[in-house]
Amino acid sequence: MRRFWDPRQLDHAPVQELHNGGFIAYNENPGRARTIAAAIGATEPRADHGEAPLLRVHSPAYIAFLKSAYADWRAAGRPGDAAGYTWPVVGRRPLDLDRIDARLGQYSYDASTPIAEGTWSAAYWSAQTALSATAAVLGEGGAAFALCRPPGHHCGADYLGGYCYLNNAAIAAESAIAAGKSRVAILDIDYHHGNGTQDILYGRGDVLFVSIHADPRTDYPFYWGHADETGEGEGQGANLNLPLPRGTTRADYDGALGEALDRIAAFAPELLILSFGADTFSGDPISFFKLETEDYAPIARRIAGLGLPTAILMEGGYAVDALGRNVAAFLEGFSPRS
Ligand code: SP5
Ligand code: ZN
Repeated sequence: MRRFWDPRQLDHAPVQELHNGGFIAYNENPGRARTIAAAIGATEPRADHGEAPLLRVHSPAYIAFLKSAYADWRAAGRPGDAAGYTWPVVGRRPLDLDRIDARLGQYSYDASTPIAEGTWSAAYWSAQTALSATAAVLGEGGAAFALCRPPGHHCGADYLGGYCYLNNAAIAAESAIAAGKSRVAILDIDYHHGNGTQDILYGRGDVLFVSIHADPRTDYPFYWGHADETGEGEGQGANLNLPLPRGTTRADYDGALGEALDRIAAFAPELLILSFGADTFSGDPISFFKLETEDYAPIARRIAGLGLPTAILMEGGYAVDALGRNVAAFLEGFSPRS
């Protein structure tokens, strides 16, 4: 399996995040990518597909905000990383305010996703990594892995959140549609619901979104991910949420996975994009499923059994000591090296 990665993704290093009312060390740290790269062996550099694929998903105003936010923050005389503290709750009035605090609120939905000096560059190369893996499987079939960092599935067309700035899965899906594919499926198996991906594609019938995640009645991102969210307009029926309770083990997970795979097979996509988070692991510090390292290979084998060209994009996973092993086990299960 080809494995794509760009070291500029390490340049994104926020210091802290707001968590349970206090500040803790940032969970989505560069060490995550280092440990994965070390565990999976050689990786190849991504190609630069430019900004056009990003702009198929994100608004120009949001992209401009992401590029300038850190400089604007510094220009306002602030130390540390840029983070919002006030939000226009309902309707998100389309004001084009100059004040950096107002812009941070307008273009985000949580307070645990700061913008640091290297954030734009890292997010840009994370998206390029996803695009490279997608181009590889569109050209050659089989599976490819994109070691994306920062992750992508929580951010929307014009908002960041959940450690995410550019929605790599949606960008990959739109690039495949632009390349002439008529049906793409996204399977999201991160512990958290992929609210940004769902939101971006909610009205689309040509991109199926299926997600297995912690029940949003108990877990972040709370306001999305419920089972009754099934899509709208042409996208009605092209969104499937399979929420599971805290404490879910492999035995419980398997039923939901079967339902997800049946729906994807019935849709008959030409490409599968897999948003893979390893925060379903029992040892994850912010998550509450009970999957073990030895569960990842059999889960991967079942997904590989769909027989689809598959771009595997890295999302979450915060038990850094075990993260490399868990990702390596998943990739080996998906596509064994002879
Ligand atoms: C990509 C990804 O996995 N993003 C996750 C973002 C989660 N951010 C907020 C998590 C809040 C967790 N609260 C846990 C309480 C533990 N006592
Ligand atoms: Zn997650």
